[in-house]
Amino acid sequence: MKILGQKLNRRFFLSLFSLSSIAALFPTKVFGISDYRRDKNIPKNYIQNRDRPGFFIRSANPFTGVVTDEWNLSIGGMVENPIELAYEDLFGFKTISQVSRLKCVECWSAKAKWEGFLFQELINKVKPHSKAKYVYFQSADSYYESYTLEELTRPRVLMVLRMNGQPLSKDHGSPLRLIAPFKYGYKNIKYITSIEFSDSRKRNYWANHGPYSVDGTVQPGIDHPLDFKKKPLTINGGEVFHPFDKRPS
Ligand SMILES: Nc1nc2c(c(=O)[nH]1)N[C@H]1C(S)=C(S)[C@@H](COP(=O)(O)O)O[C@H]1N2
Ligand SMILES: [Mo]
Repeated sequence: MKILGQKLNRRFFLSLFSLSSIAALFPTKVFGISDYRRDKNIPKNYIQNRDRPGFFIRSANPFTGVVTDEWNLSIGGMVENPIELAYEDLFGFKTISQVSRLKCVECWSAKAKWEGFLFQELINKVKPHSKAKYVYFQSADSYYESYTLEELTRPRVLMVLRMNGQPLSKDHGSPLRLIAPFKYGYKNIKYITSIEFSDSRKRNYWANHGPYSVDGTVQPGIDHPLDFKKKPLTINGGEVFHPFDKRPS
């Protein structure tokens, strides 16, 4: 999509919302997505791309977090035994912990100690059909992700309940998120509410809304990865050049 002579990408799109004067020129819907800044029901302290020392927070859409009493997780699709889990059920799994780094395509990364259970625990409960090769996650904030089943059984992939010794905060995906250190941050889905096994691959949020791939595997030395103008952008002197970055005048 071309707008103002430039190809629309996520960074440009997000910057529209941060420039209130420009955004005010647009109607309540921008590119088919409603402009949440005009929505009086959204509290001022909505969760949106907050930079905090230590670990940034990224949310594609404003979201105040899950109310745990109202939360549940449905796991189904091509499985023998579909289930629904309530918040308390999350604590029935054997937990393990790891320290791993989350790397966002927006050129920051941070590490944390994560505690949670293996995806294999869910596989054991629902028993996917042999044809179910893909897994589709949906979230309380209308975000979604797509993995191959094989990726989810790799070492250091964790269904996370705790971060740095505390229950996951509302910002970081309470009550349940996925951590897959070999995938870019956007694949590490927060606030999971639904897991669906299937024989066909679905797309993910940022493949539909930006230039990022469904696969999202971290590529050494490459930021703003994969398919932007079909060419990955390489890291040059610790930073990446990006056509939308402002240059000193
Ligand atoms: N449900 C949901 N999960 C999400 C996102 C989101 O907007 N919604 N943002 C993703 C992106 S782009 C990144 S970089 C990481 C950031 O995780 P953090 O907010 O805990 O730092 O969460 C990912 N998971
Ligand atoms: Mo991200």
